[in-house]
Amino acid sequence: MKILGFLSLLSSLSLAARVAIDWDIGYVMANRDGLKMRRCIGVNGQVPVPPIYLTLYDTLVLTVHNSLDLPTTVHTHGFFQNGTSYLDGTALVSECGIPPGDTYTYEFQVTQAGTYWIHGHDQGQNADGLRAAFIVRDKVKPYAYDGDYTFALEDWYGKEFPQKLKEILDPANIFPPPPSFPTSLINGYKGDDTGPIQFQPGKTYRIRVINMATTENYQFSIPGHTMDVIEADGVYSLPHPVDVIDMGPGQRYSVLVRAHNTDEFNYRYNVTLYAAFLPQLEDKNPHVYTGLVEYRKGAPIKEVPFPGNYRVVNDIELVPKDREPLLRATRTIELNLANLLYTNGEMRTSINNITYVKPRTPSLFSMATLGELAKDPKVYGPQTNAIVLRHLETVEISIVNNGSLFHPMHLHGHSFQVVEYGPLLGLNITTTPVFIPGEPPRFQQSGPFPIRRDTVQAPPFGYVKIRFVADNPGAWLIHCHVMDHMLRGMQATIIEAPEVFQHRQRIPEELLEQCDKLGMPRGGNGAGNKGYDFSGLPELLIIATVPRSLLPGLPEPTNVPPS
Ligand SMILES: *[C@@H]1O[C@H](CO)[C@@H](O)[C@H](O)[C@H]1NC(C)=O
Ligand SMILES: *[C@@H]1O[C@H](CO)[C@@H](O)[C@H](O)[C@H]1NC(C)=O
Ligand SMILES: *[C@@H]1O[C@H](CO)[C@@H](O)[C@H](O)[C@H]1NC(C)=O
Ligand SMILES: *[C@@H]1O[C@H](CO)[C@@H](O)[C@H](O)[C@H]1NC(C)=O
Ligand SMILES: *[C@@H]1O[C@H](CO)[C@@H](O)[C@H](O)[C@H]1NC(C)=O
Ligand SMILES: [Cu+2]
Repeated sequence: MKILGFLSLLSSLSLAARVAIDWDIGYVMANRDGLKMRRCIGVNGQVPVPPIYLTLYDTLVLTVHNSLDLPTTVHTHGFFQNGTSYLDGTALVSECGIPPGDTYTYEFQVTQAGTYWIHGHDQGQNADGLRAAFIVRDKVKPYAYDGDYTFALEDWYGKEFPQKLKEILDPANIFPPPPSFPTSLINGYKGDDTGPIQFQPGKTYRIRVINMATTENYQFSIPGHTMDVIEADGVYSLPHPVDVIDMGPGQRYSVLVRAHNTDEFNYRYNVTLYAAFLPQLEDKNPHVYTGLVEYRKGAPIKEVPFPGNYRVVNDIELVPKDREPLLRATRTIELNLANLLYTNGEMRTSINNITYVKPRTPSLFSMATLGELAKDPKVYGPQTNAIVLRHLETVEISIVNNGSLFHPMHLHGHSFQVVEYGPLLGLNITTTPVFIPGEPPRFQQSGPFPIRRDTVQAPPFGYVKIRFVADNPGAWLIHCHVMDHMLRGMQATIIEAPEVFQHRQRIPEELLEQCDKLGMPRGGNGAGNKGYDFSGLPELLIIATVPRSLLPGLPEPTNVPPS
């Protein structure tokens, strides 16, 4: 086994390619949903951003030029950046950001095969179009298949994201804001315009589905066909039959689908865009987009009624192909997700009663420059929500969600085992969201071989427990992937093994220069100062202890989940 692995690594290294890609990130005017011409963010003057296809062990040389009027970064979602944590592309965590007019080259070898995506990780720029599929093909396929299709799914709104966020935060507006129903883009184009996929009788297809949405969930199905899940977020699973894939923002799956043995009929695939927290409304929520599964041009379409008791993927039932056993945790950490009202009338989000606000120094740069002090979570700043992990400890994070919304929580730098879901004790769920697959959260534990993934849905009025080994020194965000939840503060920073990081990794000078150009500190504590002097950081927000209606001039919020 060992020798085989070694040999194949050698041979693949010799075949590995250097793949150079140039991205000039800039504003583009486009009508993407057929409803409205608006400003988007694209690359090389185009939307959609073209997907990236690599083969395992290739080296990506991604040169990014920033033609926006704001800093930008790109994050390769799901890649561990093991040993290169400064290439994670997360603004004010792993870099200051590429200044307007500047260029930076992200260069690294891809050592993980599977289905990923790449997106802007500063100021919600992904929501305005800076997002694309990122597929890494295997050297040797884990399962046999004859063809490979990708569905990269995006929700699209008429308004630019910064404007939307401003309106949500504006205390003069009611909270939550009135529902806005997006349209769906499929592989970058209007969902209704989606073309057919071709099936040949008797063949097997791998279909990759990526939820790149800012807010909404997606389901995917091919009525009349069974799908076997073989991948969750870059981790191969044993084949697991389902009828419907269901994904929160940030999540991915691959399924194998066996074509029928004749080309007598064509079928349809079914992409369903929905939000559990919005009212159900004909053609808006859920909104079903269909396209053709074409066995033969012109063959009649077989409309297969959807089975009443269809099986929706449930990640805790999946078993990883490598059968990595359930980890034993040596430390447990609770992350409590909630809304918080501030005395300035802003309705923010929080983890453990802290609303994340970006520090002035990227947390990784604090980690690199503070020596022994880097082990103290306080130095990263009062609203960075830092949690320091010791090298190689096995942590269990219990993500507690005492609200009515799903929160798809993404951890950078790792995949983690999904070990338990459950309802919050003492809560009788009466506010069941209107349209969710399966049941309200119930107690479920993984088997002895839990699936690993990098984005997990914390269920409403419930919790999810995840486990991983702290074997990747760096500074990694854990955050909700619903863009407005994230940017209103549902983020925390995992500071992993600072002393090991300090010994093994050196931040490239070019990244430090980004900070100089932006007038930001290249080191020191979260404010760029020594010790515990945080002068220069934005003023702390003060948590309001009275209802919003009692704050001067503010309307009563409606339907706010308990915090
Ligand atoms: C599409 O799939 C959804 C589940 O995701 C199901 O409710 C709906 O009936 C399906 N529609 C069609 C036309 O098959
Ligand atoms: C949250 O923090 C505020 C101070 O900012 C404190 O007054 C309050 O008790 C805290 N709440 C919880 C649940 O810890
Ligand atoms: C939960 O609440 C519902 C509605 O108020 C009630 O019918 C039900 O009996 C309660 N269940 C439990 C276990 O308390
Ligand atoms: C990072 O690399 C080290 C050393 O090769 C390895 O032991 C560890 O498991 C890796 N961690 C991740 C998350 O890739
Ligand atoms: C959830 O919120 C409710 C209502 O505010 C509170 O009574 C309950 O203790 C909370 N549960 C947990 C586990 O935080
Ligand atoms: Cu969320």
